[in-house]
Amino acid sequence: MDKGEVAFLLVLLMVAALALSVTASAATLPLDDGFEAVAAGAYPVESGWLTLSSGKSAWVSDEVAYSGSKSFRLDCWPWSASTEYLHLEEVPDRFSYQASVYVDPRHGLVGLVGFMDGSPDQSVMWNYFRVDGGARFIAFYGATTVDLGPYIPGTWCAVRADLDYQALTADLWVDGELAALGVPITPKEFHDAALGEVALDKWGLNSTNRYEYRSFVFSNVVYYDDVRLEAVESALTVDIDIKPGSYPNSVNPRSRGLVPVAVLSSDSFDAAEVDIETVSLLGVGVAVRGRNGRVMAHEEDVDGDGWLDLLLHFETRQLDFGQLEDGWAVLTGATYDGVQFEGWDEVRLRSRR
Ligand SMILES: [Ca+2]
Ligand SMILES: [Ca+2]
Ligand SMILES: [Ca+2]
Repeated sequence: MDKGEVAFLLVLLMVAALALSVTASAATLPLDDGFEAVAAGAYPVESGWLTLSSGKSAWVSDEVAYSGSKSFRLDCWPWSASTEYLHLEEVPDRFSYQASVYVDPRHGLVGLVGFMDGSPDQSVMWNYFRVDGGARFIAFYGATTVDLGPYIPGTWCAVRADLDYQALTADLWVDGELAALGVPITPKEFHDAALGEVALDKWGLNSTNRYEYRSFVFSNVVYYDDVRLEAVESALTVDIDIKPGSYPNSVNPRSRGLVPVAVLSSDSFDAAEVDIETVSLLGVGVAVRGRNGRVMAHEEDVDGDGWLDLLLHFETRQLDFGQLEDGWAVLTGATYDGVQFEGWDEVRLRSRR
């Protein structure tokens, strides 16, 4: 081959590599880690994982697991960090991520979970959890830092953040328990004095070495499992009226009757679009009565505003009044188009006279 042919081949290879990287980076939501489907010792490339900076190991391991039999083992040694990530084509405004983290009690130090920028020599992260097996704590770093309690190395810890990039807040969960509400976060696109324009479209896992006396001194073995990224469906709020036309909405829990509830239409919501089978009030679906199994629902303009509303009836004795929140009941459901909605109204419980 002459130089021209070599150059041509190189261009072909580059085009092929580019095509490959585009395919590999197409991570779509919802996304599960895919670790269980990967052979121990292999890299989970099929489910979209990419390496930003590489240490000794980033492979699927069957040594420990949070669920199933496999997890993702990251060890930064002998480099500064092992950073594995998923490239998100679009980060939705309401976005939830979760991961379970296990810091190896013998060789582990710190595991990080969250957003990062694209430069391999940086371990800069945003809106991320730090699971620290050395100093033994869990914390979240958003626009502020929130301490989320102790962490013991050699144990699994499940972290989850529900991010709202419009409100710029996050709700945080540790081991399935709500740990912090409305924590301020960094926007998904911003300008940084040192890094320039930053877009938080890379989400991943990091295991970072400790730098002492001009050299990296630690292996840092951290296992990750049960990684899940998804868009958060935000429920539409609609107006409802329990016992239309009456207030307070007093209900006798022992009544053999029905409680009427109106789902009110407006210029932005048509109650006729409600899929009645999806509706639930205090744990109960719409009542069905009679030999023919008539669903107790019909359209009627209950508030006289010209919009036809949906009047639903529920069996009073089936309602779980233990689900009331400070005397408020929530009615949930979905439209035929799959739009989730909820509506709230008060209930006053009345004992039998
Ligand atoms: Ca697993
Ligand atoms: Ca009422
Ligand atoms: Ca109406």
